[in-house]
Parts: sequence; C-alpha cells; structure tokens
Amino acid sequence: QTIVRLADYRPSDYLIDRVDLDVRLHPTETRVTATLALRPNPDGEPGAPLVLDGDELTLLAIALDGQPTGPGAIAVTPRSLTLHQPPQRPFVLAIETQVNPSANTKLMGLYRSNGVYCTQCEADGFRRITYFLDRPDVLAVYTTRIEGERADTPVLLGNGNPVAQGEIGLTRHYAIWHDPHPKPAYLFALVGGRLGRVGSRFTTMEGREVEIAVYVEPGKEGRAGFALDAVARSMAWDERTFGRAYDLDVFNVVAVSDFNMGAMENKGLNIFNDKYVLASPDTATDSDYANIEAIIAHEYFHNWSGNRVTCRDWFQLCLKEGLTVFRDQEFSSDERSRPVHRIADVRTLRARQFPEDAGPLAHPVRPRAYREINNFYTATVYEKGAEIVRMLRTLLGPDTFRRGMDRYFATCDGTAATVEDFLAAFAHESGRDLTAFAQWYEQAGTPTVAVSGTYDPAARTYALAFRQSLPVVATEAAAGAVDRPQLIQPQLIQPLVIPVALGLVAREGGPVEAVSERVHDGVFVLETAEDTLVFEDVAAPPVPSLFRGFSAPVKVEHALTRDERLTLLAHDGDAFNRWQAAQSLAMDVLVGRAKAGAPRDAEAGPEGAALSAALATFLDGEALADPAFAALVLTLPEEQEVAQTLQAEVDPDAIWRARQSLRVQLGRDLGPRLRALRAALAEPAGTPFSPDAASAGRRALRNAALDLVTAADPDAGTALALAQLDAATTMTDRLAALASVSLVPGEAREGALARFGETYRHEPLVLDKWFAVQAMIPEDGTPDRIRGLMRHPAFSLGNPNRVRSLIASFSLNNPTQFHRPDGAGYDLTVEVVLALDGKNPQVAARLLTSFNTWRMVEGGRRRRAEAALRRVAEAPGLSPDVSDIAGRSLA
Ligand code: B3K
Ligand code: ZN
Repeated sequence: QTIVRLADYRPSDYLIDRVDLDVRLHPTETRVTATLALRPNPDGEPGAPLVLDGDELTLLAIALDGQPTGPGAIAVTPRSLTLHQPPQRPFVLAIETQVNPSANTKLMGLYRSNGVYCTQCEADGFRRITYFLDRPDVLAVYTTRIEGERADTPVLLGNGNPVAQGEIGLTRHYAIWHDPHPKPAYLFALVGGRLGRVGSRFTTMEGREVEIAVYVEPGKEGRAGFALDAVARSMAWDERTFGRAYDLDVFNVVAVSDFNMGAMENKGLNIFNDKYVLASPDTATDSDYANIEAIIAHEYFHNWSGNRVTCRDWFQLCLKEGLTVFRDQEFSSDERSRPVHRIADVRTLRARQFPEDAGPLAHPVRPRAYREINNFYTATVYEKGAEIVRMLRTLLGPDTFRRGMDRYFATCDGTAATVEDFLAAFAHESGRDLTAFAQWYEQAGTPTVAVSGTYDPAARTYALAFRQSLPVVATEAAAGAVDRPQLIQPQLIQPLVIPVALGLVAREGGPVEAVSERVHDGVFVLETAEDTLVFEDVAAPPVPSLFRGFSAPVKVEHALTRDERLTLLAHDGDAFNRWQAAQSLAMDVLVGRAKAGAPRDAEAGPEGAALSAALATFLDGEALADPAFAALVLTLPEEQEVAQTLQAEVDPDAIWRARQSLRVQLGRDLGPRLRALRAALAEPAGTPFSPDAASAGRRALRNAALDLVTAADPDAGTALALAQLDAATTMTDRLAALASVSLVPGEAREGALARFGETYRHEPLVLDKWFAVQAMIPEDGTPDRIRGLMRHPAFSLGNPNRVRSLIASFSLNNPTQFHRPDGAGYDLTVEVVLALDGKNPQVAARLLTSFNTWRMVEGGRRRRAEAALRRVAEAPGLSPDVSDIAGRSLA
C-alpha cells in the first residue's frame, strides 16, 4: 500500500464542473448513472490520461460525448477507471455502475441502516458510488435524481434544494435535488427511507426563509425536538458571532443507527449517528444533551468552515476540523458556562490528545504523509487543531481575529484552501508575520514549558524564567513519519510561539497589579527556547497564575508549593486555574501514591488531608453558587492522566489503587458535607425536566458527591444509589446511580444491572450505556462479562455504537483490565479487532488505537501488548486501516 505525501501534491489533470446523478435505489442492485461534465485543468498536465477512482463498483456502461467508448479506450481495475486519451476540450462522460447497499458493512459509500438508504462519502466513499475524481480539490455543481419504491422510501433527500418530484407507475417515485454551491464529492449525500420528520423555519439575517428539519425513525419524533432547536440556535449564533448566514432553502438532518463516527456535514443534508440526535429525559443524559448540541452545531458550522471553503487535500484536514471544533467549543461556551466548558474541553484534550501525541501514533496537526487517511481523523487534528486556532485568537486579540476570519471566508469562498491560505488572512489583517506560529501545524508532540519564579525583595522585582522543550518521542514523530524510522530533520525542532495568559496573585488573596511591558492584555508571548519575564514594583512574593484558561496546549512544569496551590484554588481570578490548582494538588497525591506502589490500605497521608481540607472550605463557600464548577473541582484526574504524568514503567493497578484510596479519603473526610449538598441540591418533586446547564450542573454535583460517598462507605452509598435508581426521573441520575452501584461487587449490583437491562431492552442507545458501565468495571471478571454480553441479543459487531460502548469503553476507559498483567485485556481487544476488520475496517482500526500507550506500561504488560499487536500485524488479509495502525504502533 502506497504512502501519500503532502510534498507530492499536484493539481488534478482534469476538472469536473457538473455532475448529474441518477440513482435508482434497490436493496442489492442499486444503479447509478453519473453524467460528468469534464474539462482539462489548465494547471494540470496536458494530454494526461483521465484516471477516475472506484471501489467495489460494477461497471455497466460508459459513453463519451454520447458515444460508446471504442475498444481499448478505457481500462478498468478494481480501484480505477482510466480513459487513455481524453479529449483536450470540455467533454461529457456518462457512466453507469451498480452497487449493493445491503452488503456494504464498511458503512462507506451507499449503505442501508435499519432499512434506510444513506451515504457516507468522507474521506473517500464517493468512489464507492460511482467512478470519480474523488479528491477534495475537484469542485462540481450536483443535480441528483433519486428514485425508489414509495412504500420503502417515501422520503428521498439530497444535497441542496428540492426541485421536482413525481410518481413512476403505481409503486415508484422520484425526487430531484439541485445544489448550486460547487462542492467536493466527499460532501455528497442522499437518503431514502421511511422516516418521521420534525421541522421548523429559520429566517436568516439576509432574509432567506429556511425550512429546517430533523428526520428520525418513525415513532421517535418526540426525541428530535432538542436537536431541531439546536440547529436554529447554531444558525443564529454563527450569524451573531461570525457573520455567517445559511445559503440554501432547506437544511436537513437525518439520524441513522449505523454510523462510523458522530455525524457528517454533507451540504444541506447532515447525516448523524442517532446517538447525537435523539434525546428525551428518560433516555439521554445531560452529557448526551450537551454532545447533541455541540455536534449539531459542529456540523452546521462546517457549512462555512469546510463546505463553502473546503480543503485542497486531506493533509489540510485540520483546516476544517480544528477550526470547526474551535467554533463549536465557542458556541457551547456561549450557550452554557464558559469556564465549565473550557475545563471539560481541556480534560478531553489531556485524556485523548496528549497520550496520542506521546505515543507511536503521534503526528503533526498537519501530517506530511499517510497510508490511510481515515486513520487521521484524530484528537490531534481535531482537538489540538482547535487549540491552535484558539492561540491565534489569543495572540491577535478578538477583533483582529474576527477580521482575519472574515477575510479568510471572503478570499477563499468557493475554493479548496490550505493552512497557508488560512494564516495569510490573519497575517494580512494583523500585519504580523505568522511564519514562526505556523510551526504548531508541523511539529508533533506536546511541548513542556518549565517555569520558575524568583522574587528579589531589594529590587522589588519578580522574575519568571520560561524554558520550552519537546519530548524525544515527539521529535521522532515530528518528521511526519508514517514509515518510521524516517529521518528526523533537526531543523524541524524549532521553538514554538506560545501565548502564556498569566497574572499574579497575592499570598493572602487578591490580584497583584504588577507591571511588565511584555505583557499585553494579560498575555506574555514565549517565542524562544528560553526567556525571562520580569515584573517591576512587586511589593511581596506573589503566586503566579500561569496559562490561564489553558492558553496553550502544553504541559507546565512549575514547582508550586502546596500552599501556593491552595492560594490559587481559593483566590485566583481565573476559574480554569482554580480548577487546575485542585487538580494539581490531587495529581501530586496520586503520583506519590502510585510511585510508592499504592498498597491497598494506604493510610491517608498529610497531602490527602490537606486536599480534603481545601475542598471542604471550597464546598462550604461556593458549591451551591456554581454546582457544575464544583463537580469538576471534586473530580479527580483520570487514571490515564496520572499515567501520562508518570510517563514510563506505568503500573495501572498502582494508579487505580492510588486513585481509589484518595476517593475513599475524600469521601470519608467530606462525607457529611457531601450528604448535605445532595440534600440541598435535590429537586423538589414535580420539577419539570430541563437540560439547561444550571440544572445539569446541579445533577452533576449531586452525582459527584454520590460517587465519593459510595467510595468511602460502599454499603451506605449503594443504598443511596439504589434509592436514586428507583426514584430518578432522568437518565442522568439513573445512570450515575448505576455507575456507582457497579463499582461495588455483590448481589445488589447484579440485581440492579439485570433490572436496568430488562427495562431498556428495546432502547439500543440506553443499552449502550448499560454495556459501557459493565465494560468499565475494574475487576478481573470483566473480560468474561464482556464476552457474555457480546452474545446479548442487542449486541452486534455490525453496529459501531454497540462496538464502541461494549468494547472500546473497555479498551480505552478501563486501564486496569485492558492492561491486565495476564494479557487477557489485550487478547479480548485483538480478538474483536480481527473479527471486525473484515466487516468494518474503520471501526476496527479505531479500536486498535487503544494500544497507543503500550510502550509506557511496565515490562511484563509491555511484552504482552507487543505480542498482541504483532498478532494483529501478522494476521492474513488485514485491511489497510488496521494494518496501518498496527504497523505504526509497532514501529
Ligand atoms: N467530517 C466528518 C468526519 C468524517 C470522518 C471520515 N472517516 C465529521 C466531522 O468532523 O464533522
Ligand atoms: Zn468536523
């Protein structure tokens, strides 16, 4: 399999201006006629053959300018159709192909999900529908005619606006859709099926009347209202915040139950994993509501950042994904609580992106090479990509940033752009040279910034010395290696431009108004490997509050004392750093205990007690004022984060014991307060459900309290949880109770699990939660429990949501069991990866990324993980997707 390199990019030799598609839906023999208006690209190579991409297509007929092609004029291989001597003027190619949607288990191209025909074309699925120049820099105007049985497919949807529909004989009908906006093939979509609809209208700031609708399985319309409302709120927000209006007469969202990822931004026809559409108080948790809102917004925002301006090639993926994640994060911050949302986003970054960036799959935000592009829809491209955009805004200030965005949209509208085009817009508006900043896109690895502060009482100065560095593993991957060991060019390792938002806090609380001319709007910019920032006229030694709001995606090494952290927790004006102070205090305890091997009955040490005392003061003072924030302050760093801090020779059991012993200690020390808080936060009976952030925050704090109470006193906690399980009126409370109960072995747990499974046996999305809770039980019996659940009638390897909840929850979120010393966790994962690979390589490859931390674990486990990865790598008939992940993981 070949490696695709950014350095080899060449424009297409031919362009396609118009595409007329005629799709006659049939469960196993769908026929597609594509009429393509082509012409030679003035920027291409004159006279070059036309090579169209194809994948699992049956070619039925082909005509050039209305005439059958002569013998020898074309060549067909399993992956291509070549026209040897295309006319060197505009010409029309009509191609008829046949595909089998029912046999399409890869869920790429045209497939059926619960009987509904739908498509997924990003990154390279359109070639599974017809032969095409399937690359993002070929933009065409599409007209799509879809025909099907009226009984099977009463709803027929395409991109753009509906232009006609009609009957064919007694049983068939058709619909014609036209999308006036030129788009790459990856944004093509169609849907045909029996679907329920909820709809409303939105009038854009330009006065356009838009019909917005959400389509779901018939009978589930009652669960689509929240998503529909989120569409309207997204449209209004993008107008308000970025001046971007919607540009078609209809906007449709369709929910399907078999989907490889979260959702897809097809022009005017977003197709969603139903998990991110369907919501009711009884079936969806508060985090489901938050995710639905965020993903609806994300896909909608792509209409500008992705669709109107698309990517020149797949190396530029972050151009649309990082930017759009940034936009959806801002939307959620505005709609909910900004500090709480920022903390949640940083937790995700640290839990997913930092490990990726520190392991064998590390890659730059803009990779320089790939074997399988579908493996690059990563936390690095998305989440770190969003952090880069955020840093840009911090560096330029909100007004210049907004002008830069306007310029980007204005100058690149209708084109396939690059990261350089994006940065050029900001360079132009700010008058700044962003060449050094651009290094963030090129260099893999999480930088570390070491900081030390020195107070000089005589000079009344306070100096902060900064030093940035990149870890070794990152410098290797920085070369964009897909085929390691690739040369590491030392000149790539350049200092990054790092915005440090900071402030000084007085020991007794309150801000210190110190001056430094190098700090603008609270931001110091670190641009060299080392630098020292001096504040003048500082009366007493302050406590520095660094990287406020997590102003750069770095690890900070800063030797603050416990008392200094306690000062920040109590007094920092930056909410993120107050939370960070609590996390750092907890992290110190966890790392200390884990390194000591964390014997099971570790006597509570003084650091733990200090944390308890600080949290007690915090809870007394303000838990009720901002419960969502308090819930985050109470939540300990995840096991994976502790592992990242330890870096090498990690013993996941020791980490678990360290975390468990601290949970027990906090639960014991804070017990009475936590119970009182639970009572104070209880909703009066009859309170109507609301998914808003404030109500969700109260539920979050009650449930964080339940978690700690149960850790300290399993019997009493279980009783509380069982009562909550019975009385709960929301899925949030019910699931939190089930999760608490699930950590205490015994009959109560088994009974509760059985009842829950029975109650929701007809609700696959709720069963997913039930699968996940069980997959995350940190006990030896879990792999067997999972094997049992794989035989559950609701489980299917064919459905990505089921695989993610039962298997990926285990491999990614149950570190003690995944990394079992006997290798049984690795074996289970590998077994599923191999069984799944023949059906759905994308989901199999994603699951295999759970091994990305294998080099960090201690020797015995490491050897077993390596052996398991080798079993995958050596298995016959592997997909390119899985073989790529296995290969890079072992390299
Ligand atoms: N752009 C899609 C992801 C496509 C993944 C292809 N393997 C969803 C999104 O990020 O909005
Ligand atoms: Zn996206």
